[in-house]
Amino acid sequence: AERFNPKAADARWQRVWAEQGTFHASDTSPKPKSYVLEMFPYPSGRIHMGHVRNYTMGDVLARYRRMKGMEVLHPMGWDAFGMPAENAAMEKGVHPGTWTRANIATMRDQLKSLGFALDWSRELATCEPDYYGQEQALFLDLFAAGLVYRKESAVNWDPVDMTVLANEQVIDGRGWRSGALVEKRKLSQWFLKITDFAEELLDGLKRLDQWPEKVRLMQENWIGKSQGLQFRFRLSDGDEVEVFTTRPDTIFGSSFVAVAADHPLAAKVAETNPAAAAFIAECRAGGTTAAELETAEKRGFDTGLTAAHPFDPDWQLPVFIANFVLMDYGTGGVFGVPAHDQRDLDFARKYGLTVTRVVTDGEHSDPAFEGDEAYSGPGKLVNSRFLDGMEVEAAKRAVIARAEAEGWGKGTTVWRLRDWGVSRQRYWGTPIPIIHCDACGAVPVPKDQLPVVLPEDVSFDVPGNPLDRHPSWKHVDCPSCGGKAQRETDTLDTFVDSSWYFIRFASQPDDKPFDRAVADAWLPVGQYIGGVEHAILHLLYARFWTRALNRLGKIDVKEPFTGLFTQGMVTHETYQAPDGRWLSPDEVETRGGKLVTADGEPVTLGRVEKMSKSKKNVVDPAPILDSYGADAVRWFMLSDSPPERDLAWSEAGIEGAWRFVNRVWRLVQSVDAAEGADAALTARRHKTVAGVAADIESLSFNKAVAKLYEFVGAIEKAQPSADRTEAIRTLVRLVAPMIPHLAEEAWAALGQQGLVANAPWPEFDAKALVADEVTIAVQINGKLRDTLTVARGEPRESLEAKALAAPNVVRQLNGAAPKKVIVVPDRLVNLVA
Ligand code: ANZ
Ligand code: ZN
Repeated sequence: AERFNPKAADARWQRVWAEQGTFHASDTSPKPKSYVLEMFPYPSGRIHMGHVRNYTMGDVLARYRRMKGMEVLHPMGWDAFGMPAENAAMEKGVHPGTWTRANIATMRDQLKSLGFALDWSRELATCEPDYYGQEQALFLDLFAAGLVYRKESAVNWDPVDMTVLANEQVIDGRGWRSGALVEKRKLSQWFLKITDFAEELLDGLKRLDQWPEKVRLMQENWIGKSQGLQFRFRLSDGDEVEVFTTRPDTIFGSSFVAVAADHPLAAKVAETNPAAAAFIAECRAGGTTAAELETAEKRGFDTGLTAAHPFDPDWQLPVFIANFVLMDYGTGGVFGVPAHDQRDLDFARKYGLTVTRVVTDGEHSDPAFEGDEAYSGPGKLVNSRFLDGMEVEAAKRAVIARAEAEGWGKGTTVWRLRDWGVSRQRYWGTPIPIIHCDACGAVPVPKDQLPVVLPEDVSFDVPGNPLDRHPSWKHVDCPSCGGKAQRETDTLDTFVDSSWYFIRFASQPDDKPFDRAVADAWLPVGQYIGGVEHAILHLLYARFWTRALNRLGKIDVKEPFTGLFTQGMVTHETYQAPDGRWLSPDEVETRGGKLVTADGEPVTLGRVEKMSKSKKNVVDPAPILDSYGADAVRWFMLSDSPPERDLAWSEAGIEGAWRFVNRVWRLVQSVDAAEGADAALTARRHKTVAGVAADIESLSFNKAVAKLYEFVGAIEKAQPSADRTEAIRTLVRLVAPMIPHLAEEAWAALGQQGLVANAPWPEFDAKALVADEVTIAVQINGKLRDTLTVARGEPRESLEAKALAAPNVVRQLNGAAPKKVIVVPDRLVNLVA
């Protein structure tokens, strides 16, 4: 028999698929449409194991759905703008475009060598004008619809490099290159009004029932709808301070009022109080993101002012400037209720403020509150005048009603979601199609002048945005008055590029972003697969763009992705040398059962962790593909772990996959013209067809793999028969989505017509699924000699034949024919010798 040669097979079938356009998705096909999409890659240089796993999963589903008779759209492209290309330009002096396009070429070849069933005719790269020009057109549509605006907003400013830094370039508060302390600077920047969609983005989550619960929850928290009461406190100096609370019920438990360091009241106090000014400066240096504030020690500055309780003008509360109050949430002011809010309690204990219980925990109801753990659970109100005895929810309503009736407050909704700042002071991104004119203001570039193309002749020898210092690019005439004007030099956040690429994949005309009817025919994406790191921003932005385009009447769908799957990571063991240095897997070998370096130094085995450059535990797929071929790599990616969990890469694992591929190949080679039935194998075949289909549909690839291992094992044990041949033919179709090159090779070897990629998914007999297996005894002269596992109800002749072929029987009879054979179906076969 011939050995399976993956090198030859991979190349042969990849060429055939390309030549025949096998995976070309037809817009006009009468078949039911299915859109399978994996998050498109950033062209960072080479394909890594995470890509291989992600794209293999999508590929299995795409190939399976094709075999089930669907017209499948399974495209691929490149999320090609972004910082790393500019970093490469600064470090290696190569143009970002050159670097990016070279990476794309390498990675495209690598993806092709994995044999993915992709429609390459729809490939796109976001860094090319035919893509970003259409994005500019969409931006202008949003602009015209009032969904784009400009406002002052803080950026990270590196005072040494004199440049704006992306958040990722700020490391521990310092510029990544200069090491200088980063400052906040205000710049005029462009924003998209995603907050206009907050309510519907939140509401839409309810219907995304094929999304992981945790992703929906993360989006819900990010949007952050809070309902409560907003009202003003009157201060001792005649001023007022507005606060927002989600717990108006606790108002009689308040013991202080606090404002953010950036609050106007804080600034006013600081004018005459240097200590306050110093405290504010400290707060600013300490970082102001919600996450930073959450973990920082709660600190405050007593302004000396007091605030009158809204229900009792004689009750005066101290007013603090506090580091845990955010300026850009709610009103930037709060009242503190230490007994029922942990931050407030930490603060109160530190500054010796009153802590009054106002909600009973079921055990205590006296005002004095002990301990350092705030009670935020449900219960009845206590020590709260007219609220006493009410449950929390009723008390909230009662306070809001009183505030509104008396006119000092209002029930309101506050959102955590902020408008999306899309301006980046960088070169390698989509130019924002706006022209600034002194006379006319910000003027959109007329659509017939799109695309606004990035200039190629730029330099990266000095920090800052090369578009700003380009000698000619930004100097243009105003489209409105014809006077001298300047282009916007900010480019769009790359999240904009990935917010609509799935629409462009569906429809890619030259003269507009997409053709509505065609896009609507494909969308929404039925199954989207990607990393959980995109669970919030990318998915939220894509949902927003889709809804915005829907509101503008440009597309029918409102939600871009019906099904979402977030796959686990690929991990590997980590290794360390005695001096703590991380070692890569190929620097480590096993000698005498111990891990050592090539020089014999002992190696410590560390934890199994996500493959990363810093831990050096990265395994490059390329050489592995080279030695084992695409199918073994694909098979390994699907085996072992459930797809949502991490997969530990190991040498043993890939070798196991390689052995499996060869076992299938040997079965194919073993097919002969044998006749006869094998009811048990046939029953198992039906069961496997049904089971593997169900597993692929639920993306439980590892379970499908396990069933295929069992099926192969059963075929290997079976005697030659026509049913065995049929089982092998079926096996080839069942493994075709996973190990497609071997499957094509086998399909041809079995003399089947056409490509297995185009073959229909095998049918199964539902009746066979209930006909279970039974174990029957094989006796000689009444003595148990062997057992057989057969289909329940298997006919007498077949049982007799199998009993005679059973190894122990053959040995015992030693060539003699039995005098008599007694068969009791489903029970036993007794041979009288
Ligand atoms: C009184 C109170 C009593 C509060 C209590 C909570 C518990 P969410 O649910 O996240 O919306 N808050 C309001 N504005 C704030 C700001 N700018 N910075 C920091 N904290 C702020 O949180 C709303 C609660 O967070 C509000 O309700 C307010 O404290 C605080 F037992 O008011 B609460
Ligand atoms: Zn003008």
